[in-house]
Amino acid sequence: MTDQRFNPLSADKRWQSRWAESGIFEADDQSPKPRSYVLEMFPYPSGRIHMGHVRNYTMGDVLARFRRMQGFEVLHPMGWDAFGMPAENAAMEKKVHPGEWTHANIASMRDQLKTLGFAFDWSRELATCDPEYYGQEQALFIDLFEGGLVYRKESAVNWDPVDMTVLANEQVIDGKGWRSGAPVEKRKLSQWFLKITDFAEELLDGLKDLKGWPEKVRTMQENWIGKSQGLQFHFALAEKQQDIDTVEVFSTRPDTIFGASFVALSADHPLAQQLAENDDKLAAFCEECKKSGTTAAELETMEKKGFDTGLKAVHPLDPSWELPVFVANFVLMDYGTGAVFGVPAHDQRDLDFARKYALPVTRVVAAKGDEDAPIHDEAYSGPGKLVNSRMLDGMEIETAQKTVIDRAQTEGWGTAQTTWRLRDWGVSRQRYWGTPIPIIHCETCGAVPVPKDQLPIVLPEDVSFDIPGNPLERHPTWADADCPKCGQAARRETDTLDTFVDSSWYFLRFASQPGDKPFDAETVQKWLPVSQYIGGVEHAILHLLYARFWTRALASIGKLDFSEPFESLFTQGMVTHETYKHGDGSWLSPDEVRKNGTDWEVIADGSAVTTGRVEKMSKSKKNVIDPDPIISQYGADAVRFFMLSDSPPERDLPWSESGIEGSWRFVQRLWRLFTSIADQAPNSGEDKALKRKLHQTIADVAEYIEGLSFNKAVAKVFELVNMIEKAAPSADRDTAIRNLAIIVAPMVPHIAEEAWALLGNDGLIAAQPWPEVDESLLVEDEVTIAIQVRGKLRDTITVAQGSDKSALEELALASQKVQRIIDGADIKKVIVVPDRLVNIVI
Ligand code: ANZ
Ligand code: ZN
Repeated sequence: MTDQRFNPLSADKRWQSRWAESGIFEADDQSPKPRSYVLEMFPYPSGRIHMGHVRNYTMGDVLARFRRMQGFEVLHPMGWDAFGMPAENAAMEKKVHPGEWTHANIASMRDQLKTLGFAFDWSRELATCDPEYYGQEQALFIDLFEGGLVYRKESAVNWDPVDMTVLANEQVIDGKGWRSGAPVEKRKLSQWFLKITDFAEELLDGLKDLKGWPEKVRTMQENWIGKSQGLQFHFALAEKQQDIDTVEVFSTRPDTIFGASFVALSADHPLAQQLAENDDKLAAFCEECKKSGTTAAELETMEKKGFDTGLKAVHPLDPSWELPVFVANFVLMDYGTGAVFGVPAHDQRDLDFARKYALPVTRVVAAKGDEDAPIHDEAYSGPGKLVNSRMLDGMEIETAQKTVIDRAQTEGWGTAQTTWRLRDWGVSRQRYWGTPIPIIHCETCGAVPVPKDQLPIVLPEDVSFDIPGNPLERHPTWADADCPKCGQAARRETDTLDTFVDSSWYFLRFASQPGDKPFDAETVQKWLPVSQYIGGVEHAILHLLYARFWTRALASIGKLDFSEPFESLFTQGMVTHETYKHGDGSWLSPDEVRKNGTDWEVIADGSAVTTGRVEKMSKSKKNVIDPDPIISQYGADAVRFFMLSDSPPERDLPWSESGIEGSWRFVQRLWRLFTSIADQAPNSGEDKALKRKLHQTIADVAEYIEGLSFNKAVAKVFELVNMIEKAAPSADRDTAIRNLAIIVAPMVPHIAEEAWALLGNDGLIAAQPWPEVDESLLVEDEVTIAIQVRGKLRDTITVAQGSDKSALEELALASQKVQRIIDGADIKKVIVVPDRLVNIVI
């Protein structure tokens, strides 16, 4: 007699080893089958996996297993985004080498992932902190350097005073370092840059073709790249200031030129700086400006402040019109020209500013009927025609823009200009735990790339973390090097690469990892682009834009033959949990509290607990459920099933005890079905309805998995299981159960394998083809018939298609609702239209 309970404790391990031994998930580069590359964003090896990983990798795994069953050669790899600050922080706090810490974390997280039975090709596992990986990254960096896509520039950088490193603009969030949370300062440093701006136009255009990407991610990238078309022109200063006699501005709204009421300079603008030299008040104002934030959101919300320089700018279309020149805190130096002309009626920032400094507000664009409507506290940025604008009056905005631009170009005071928000990517980091930049600085030859045969430039092991700063810079010998060109003593670069470089090409290395080069282009071409990429929406800009850029950059220097790395992208929702707070304001973890009646209390001392919002699981709020004990308690399949079942995958999934228990019970229900036929002689007899349901389920589940609508696929499985449970023994019931094992195999692979073996099959269920659908069974052969009494709809009945007239008449008359209406009256006539309606005339 077969076990009445499915025991994941023994089954999970057993099947995981069988999969590993069989090598079934190792992708074959030579396979003649069609290919599918399923990739989830690789994790940072923080030490333990969290529920977000479990959800992310479960989704990818279901798709990967499903596509294999559909006949694809599937590449589904896993690796580690292993460089970065936390390892150095650990080194400082725990006195352990970053490498040791990282590798220990990788080992335990790999074990954890293995307990979930993911169908990864572990033979391709990589860690970005391994010299085999970062050495090839150094080679690619040199390729890009030689291709003219890398340059060095002294620039004002975002400096994180806590992590003591430079941050990319993308890593500054609300003026603070993305990791340390410390207010970011501006510093001048010589940095390596990648020319992502060379690709601005194609990165933008390429978005249009990414049909498999969420609209919101494409929009975020579009905004980040930020293409603006407009007019760059200058105002003459009424009085020349030393050698400066004009102020150059950039505007996307040259049509509003007659609504100008002031000119504003950034605090970093050369003219502002020059004036500040002789004006202490202005100098103090400029200092203050530099401290405030620079993000778009901050510029919107912060108080607009200005300093009237006393200078006057002459309007280019009217020499008698002079505008005051301010220095203003909302004008950025690194956008456009670092100066603007303000049009308060049509730009909110300008309006706030104008109100504060009592500057004129003149409407120059109006919707029909609004020509004389005054502007109050809201600037008008909508459509309309030009007013109060002399020769532009009556024109549409677009025509007016063209007119002003043409005139500026003819008269020589301005040119049409495209401005981008995107900046080149500063990749130098003053950190140890990253890819050493393979450059040697020579007094004579300048920056010289390390010859490729000397790669990898391996990080030194003997480093100390007892004081902040870059351990490579203070290492006694690391920087010593001979110039590869002239041989004289030179200095090795001590900066390492931004870790976002590491994740900008790992998907290529997964596809092909030769020892002597970064990848084999032909093999990469076979696998790429990634068919389905799955990860968090927090990477919508940074990682995804950089990866797109690297792919295009490598293509531009002939290393690759395609330009977009990810054909489809899916951004999954987060796993959330209620939060708990103690009276003293400290957060409590779910296992420190319990419900007592309707209130919550601390288990240890019974003191009161307030419950807070359901939020993304995070260490800081302690609302974290560790997957490990859950997996050991319920088994991998129940955990996987819960991750798929409760919420649409793009939405948040609130973790719940009852949810995981429900999944556990469902796994056991499956097991009862499998065992119900395992010990019996095959049944005979038909069950047409169940047969039809099976084939509908095969078709629906396939469609839903392919569309990543896992919760819908699960719902279909539920329906089938319910129907099988109610069905009487029959050959069709046996068949349904056998097929059920295959249908659920991508979701709950361990119990599926166990069932497959139990039902007397050889081989692995993971290697089975997805069941064929009998299309003829999908045809709906039931119809809904309207039942009318004297032409009025009173009821409907569902019957087999083609039911005969007398059967329909009988069913119609038996309807309770109809009986109530007839109420004993004489029936004069019954009109039956087969498959349509029955009308009873009384
Ligand atoms: C006049 C004007 C009138 C503007 C109007 C807007 C509305 P986007 O679309 O983001 O490119 N601007 C230009 N350079 C700036 C800088 N360095 N710092 C802050 N603001 C700057 O924005 C372009 C508009 O932002 C430009 O068009 C300019 O204001 C402002 F009804 O010029 B506009
Ligand atoms: Zn030299």
